[in-house]
Amino acid sequence: MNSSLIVSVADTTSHRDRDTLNHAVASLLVDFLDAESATIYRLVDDAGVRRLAPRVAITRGDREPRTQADDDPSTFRTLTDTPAWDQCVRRHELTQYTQPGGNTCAVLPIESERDVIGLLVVESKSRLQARELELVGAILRILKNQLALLDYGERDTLTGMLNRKTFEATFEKLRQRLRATDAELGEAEPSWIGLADIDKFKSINDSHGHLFGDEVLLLIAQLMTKCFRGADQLFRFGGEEFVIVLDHASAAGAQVAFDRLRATVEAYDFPQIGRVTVSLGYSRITRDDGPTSCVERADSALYYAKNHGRNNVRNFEALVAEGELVARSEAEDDTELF
Ligand code: GH3
Ligand code: MG
Ligand code: MG
Repeated sequence: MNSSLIVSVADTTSHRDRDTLNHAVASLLVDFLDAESATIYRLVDDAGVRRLAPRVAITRGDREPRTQADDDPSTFRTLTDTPAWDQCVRRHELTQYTQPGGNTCAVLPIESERDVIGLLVVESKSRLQARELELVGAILRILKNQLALLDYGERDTLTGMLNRKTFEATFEKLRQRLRATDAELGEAEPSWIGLADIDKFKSINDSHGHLFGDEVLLLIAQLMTKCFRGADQLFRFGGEEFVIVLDHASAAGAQVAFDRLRATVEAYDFPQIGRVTVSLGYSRITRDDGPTSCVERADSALYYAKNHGRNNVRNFEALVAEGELVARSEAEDDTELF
């Protein structure tokens, strides 16, 4: 048994962050398979199209890890561009093929408890043999278990969406990015926070029971994933409330995106229940925002939407401009919510 391999494997389990975990796994594979490169992709659902977001690429001899930024997902290759990769995801199994240059490409699914969430692509001079494949399989199982542990703390168990606790950390990253980005671009394509709440959800529970209520929550979570782009972040905030963080959207674009969710839910035929609607309030995220103050602005727009017919999308800043709501002063803001 190769003891340095055991040491490297043990090291991968010390990471509490997806990027460093992915680095450790990709580097280990390049070393022990003597591969040309190892790349890890994350599968993202970009408004119904499955795309591959490159997370980490390690090339032999190049020890400098490269983590990819969360760029615009519409620029990522789609899964169906490469039929062998698509097959790997659909069948949850390894595919190996020879590339035009003569190198072999081994493509393996990275799985979560629920689904294939990414791909590992190993390029090497020759086909991986049974023993090597066994090693890669075992390392991917370790990766899967480590990712499940990270998920356990970050995700909601019913819907698989990010949870409220994760929102705060995510928000801090977003704020740093907003501060770092070019001021003009920020003006043209700001970020937005939306708060969606199911209308009259209590009556769904009361008339059909909690199990049906939970099914509605699950279906709405799935509709949300289809409605938004891969770079947008979706959280379940508790009960029947969801938070959406939209990245780089114009004011008109944000209204279209949020209203698309409203219309999609309205049009969906929920089994046994029929029609369900949501109301949504949203607000622009500013550079100096705190997580509490922007959620509160979205919440007052949501409250307004609830009081004006439900099945309704309202923007906080527009309501302030119309004199319907009053903006709070900065001094009142940001007593921490968590
Ligand atoms: P509104 O249109 O004003 O939002 O009305 P509503 O009935 O949706 O609002 P309210 O806040 O009065 O009720 C929310 C209900 O959501 C209360 C509770 O029964 C239900 N609920 C909260 N969490 C869960 C959950 O995890 N599963 C189920 N099935 N129901 C939940
Ligand atoms: Mg509610
Ligand atoms: Mg509600």
